[in-house]
Amino acid sequence: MPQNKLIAGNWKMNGNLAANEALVRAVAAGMGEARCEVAVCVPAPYLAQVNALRAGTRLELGAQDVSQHAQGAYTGEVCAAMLREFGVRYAIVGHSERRQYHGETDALVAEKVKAALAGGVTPIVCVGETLAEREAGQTQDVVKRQLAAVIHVNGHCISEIVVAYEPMWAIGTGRTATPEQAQEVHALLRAQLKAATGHAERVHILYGGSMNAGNAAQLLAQPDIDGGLVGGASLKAADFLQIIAAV
Ligand code: G2H
Repeated sequence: MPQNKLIAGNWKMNGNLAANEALVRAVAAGMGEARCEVAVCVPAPYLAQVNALRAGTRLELGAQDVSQHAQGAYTGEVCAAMLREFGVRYAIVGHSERRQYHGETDALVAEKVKAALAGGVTPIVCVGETLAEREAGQTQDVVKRQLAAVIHVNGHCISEIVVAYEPMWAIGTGRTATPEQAQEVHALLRAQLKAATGHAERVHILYGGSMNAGNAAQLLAQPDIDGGLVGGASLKAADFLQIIAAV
């Protein structure tokens, strides 16, 4: 497992200038001597604002998506080089909401991972099964397929990516995977990374899906859970800080 855990907030499509400022100031002030790395992945229009607000703090900045293209006539897209200009270190790629609502496929996710790495942005690659897939006993096959698609990205060492296991049935539902359920999948992903690359111990494997102040400590105590990708609970400074303190 990596030396430090990573707690990344995923604001999704939430926020406004005033609320962002209050939230970032409170998180930056409250994280103090956090024992982990902390990042917030914010909507694209607010990257510049949050980048300025985090100046002089240990808070890292992330985006919620990145284009598979490097530049050019792709209306509405944002490329990795643009993200870098605003201090972005991470980009979430292949979140289930993008797979579900925007038709993102394993192949497109792999292209985005490649473009992010080429542009100096670390992709946080999301994998996870639906409830129907879990109930049909297909969890392992689904996450292995999703991870396999991004493992062999030409020319880059896979240890440069972050993986997030987000069971879709736990996202925003208040229904969290048990620590044992999550650990089982994380161990599987670690083994797959190790078999394919030999670098598995350096890769952060985050858990995401209704992580909150009440369940974070138990999840983060699992040997293969290297941090969290936190949605709803990252929008309230007190909750997010409690998760950071649970590391
Ligand atoms: C899963 C997670 C953050 P939430 O999507 O990526 O959101 O914590 O609200 O379930």
